[in-house]
Amino acid sequence: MQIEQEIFGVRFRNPVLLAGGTCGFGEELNDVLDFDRLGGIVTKSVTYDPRVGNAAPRVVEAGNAMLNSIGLANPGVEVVCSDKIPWMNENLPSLQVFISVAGHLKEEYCAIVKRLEKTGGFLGYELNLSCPNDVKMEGMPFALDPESLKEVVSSVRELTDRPILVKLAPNVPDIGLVAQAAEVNGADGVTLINTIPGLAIDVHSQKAELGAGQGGVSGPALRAVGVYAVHRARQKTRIPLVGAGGIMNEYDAIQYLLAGASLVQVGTATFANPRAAQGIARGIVRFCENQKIDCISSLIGAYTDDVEVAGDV
Ligand code: RRO
Repeated sequence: MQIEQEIFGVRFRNPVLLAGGTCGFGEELNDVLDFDRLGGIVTKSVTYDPRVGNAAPRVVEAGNAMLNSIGLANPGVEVVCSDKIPWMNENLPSLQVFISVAGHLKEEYCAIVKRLEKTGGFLGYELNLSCPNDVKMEGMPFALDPESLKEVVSSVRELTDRPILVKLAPNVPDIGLVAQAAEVNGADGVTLINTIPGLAIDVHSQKAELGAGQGGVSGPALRAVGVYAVHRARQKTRIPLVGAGGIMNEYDAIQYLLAGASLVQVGTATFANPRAAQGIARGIVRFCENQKIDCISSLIGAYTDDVEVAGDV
């Protein structure tokens, strides 16, 4: 069974990556997870200056979902270049690494990418244009407005030849059009989806359960939203898609592949089981063998929307 793929000019051992913001830079998971069984990793989003993040609690359960408001806690680009990237190169040498980049302004994205270009030692970028928890962001996340997205993506495009993924938000009228805007402005791939804004209220204190108030909803409750987003983006774009949102097992991952994703990211599942991602990679192989599927590429985009719309005569 052929589970390897060549995408962005490099080999991915399998389609399973750890999602941005759920694995730091890999250090905390290295003792429990076998990184050699994954296709890649997306780091915690990196800002220009260090950020301490939002008030605790930063993560709570919310029914069939997780709600987070970490607030972009990260050590800043200098430390990422001096400590985190060298650590990943030494300890995770076989992994495809995307550095997630976030900021308040187009200029911050550019400054971070310029600094990272001087260091190198990773495959590409995931531009996080969709964080729902950035309290200092005066407007709205770039991914909610194709015009703002265009400015960031096209500016970063001029600074690097590395692959650029753009991570989108689900809470837009038509995510296909936002994905299209990413492609037209130079993205090499699109990651769908980030968390969706949510709120959990403690009925006794009548206060928000999260220290920051609202947060981002992830986990099983988000899966159908993500699978649809990939399907819709597939209709509107030709570049590789990366599916994320509520992938807890191999069947969830395969839904994303069928909808048109070439790669998938596992995030919330890692909080419940730090080895979830490697189990999902193994489960995809098992599924394909049982179904007599020789090559993963025959799954990708195999779902086609051929249902008739009720009421049309
Ligand atoms: O740090 C966060 O609170 C956070 C980020 Br950057 C993001 O992109 N998505 C999310 O749910 N939380």
